[in-house]
Amino acid sequence: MDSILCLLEKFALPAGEKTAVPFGNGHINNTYLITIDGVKERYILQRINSYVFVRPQEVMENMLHITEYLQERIREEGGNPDRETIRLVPSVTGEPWVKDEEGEVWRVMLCVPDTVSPQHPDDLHVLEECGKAFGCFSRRLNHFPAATLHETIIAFHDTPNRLRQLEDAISADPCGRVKDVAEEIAFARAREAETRILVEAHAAGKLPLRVTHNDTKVNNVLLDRDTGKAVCVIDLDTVMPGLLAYDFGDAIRVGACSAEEDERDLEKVRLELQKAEAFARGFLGELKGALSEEEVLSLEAGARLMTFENGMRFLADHLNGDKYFRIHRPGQNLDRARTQFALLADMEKHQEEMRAMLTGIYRD
Ligand code: GN1
Ligand code: MG
Repeated sequence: MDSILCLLEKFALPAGEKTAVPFGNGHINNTYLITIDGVKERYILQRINSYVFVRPQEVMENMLHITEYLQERIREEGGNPDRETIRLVPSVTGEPWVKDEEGEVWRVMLCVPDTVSPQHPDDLHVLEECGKAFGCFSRRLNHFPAATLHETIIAFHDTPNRLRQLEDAISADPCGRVKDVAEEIAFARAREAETRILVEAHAAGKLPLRVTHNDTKVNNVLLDRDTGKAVCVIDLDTVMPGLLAYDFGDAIRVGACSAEEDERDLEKVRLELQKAEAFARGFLGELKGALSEEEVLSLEAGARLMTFENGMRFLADHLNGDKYFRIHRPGQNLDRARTQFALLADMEKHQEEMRAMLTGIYRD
């Protein structure tokens, strides 16, 4: 802990005794909540995972760019720019990050006061607010100069590429685990054609490239503690040009699933259409008039593909020896993969209902 306290001295934080405690449940970065004696504000300290983000400084440049742009938009809309987007605390030398002795990049952000992040919400109002938060994020970034953003993880939501990476892990089989996952491998291979739906629709000019968040778990939304209203979207590490279906889809994968991401009892894993509908109402409400019918319908494919993609990524990481996603028990990445595949199988049964629901809401 000492070294963390030394590190904090390098940020332009108020004076006072500081306390750092591990915080949140992300799978990638290391996160701490920082409190300072006699100071009302609380802070988040994060080490960017350099195995996942090979050029962490590019992550930070994107983040600066996006948050500054969002602050302008929020001001124009009469909102509160200190509350509706993340704010970075610079280093004492004015940099947006600090490097430790090992060259790892750390950053500090202000906590947005009086907010909560929903973990696994059952309340449909909460899901609708999460939908609003991500829809609003997308709307505000509609005219952002996308070409100025770094691609922080190359081919992040390129689903065919995710299948290739799974095939690479199967061929290498460094931990000898392939023999135990024949069923899961067959499940993924049977859906090879599906992996191409969105990339091909985009290549054919049917789906526009937008600036997307790309990691839209509902716990990446902050809601006002008192009113329950959406306040802001966090975790901007993967904001890059992408398809709207990625953002809608990943949120449905988490927010409209009846079970946790690593649930072992697959009987419990279902798509909850009512939750998907609540999220969609919030999301599409922010994007009225901005989408073609094709793009609205692509959101359904997005839910399936993001679920499929995460399943393949968890399975590949299980085969590779759990190098990418942090695990808290042996086999957790395999459990996560199985949950994703079970959810995908259920989503496949509800495709028509989802599509009808989406077009209905958009037309309303
Ligand atoms: C990772 O660490 P976290 O929870 O923000 C991952 C996402 C996955 C998610 C699965 C940069 O996000 O892509 O969907 O785990 N982030 C990265 O829960 O790979
Ligand atoms: Mg994330």
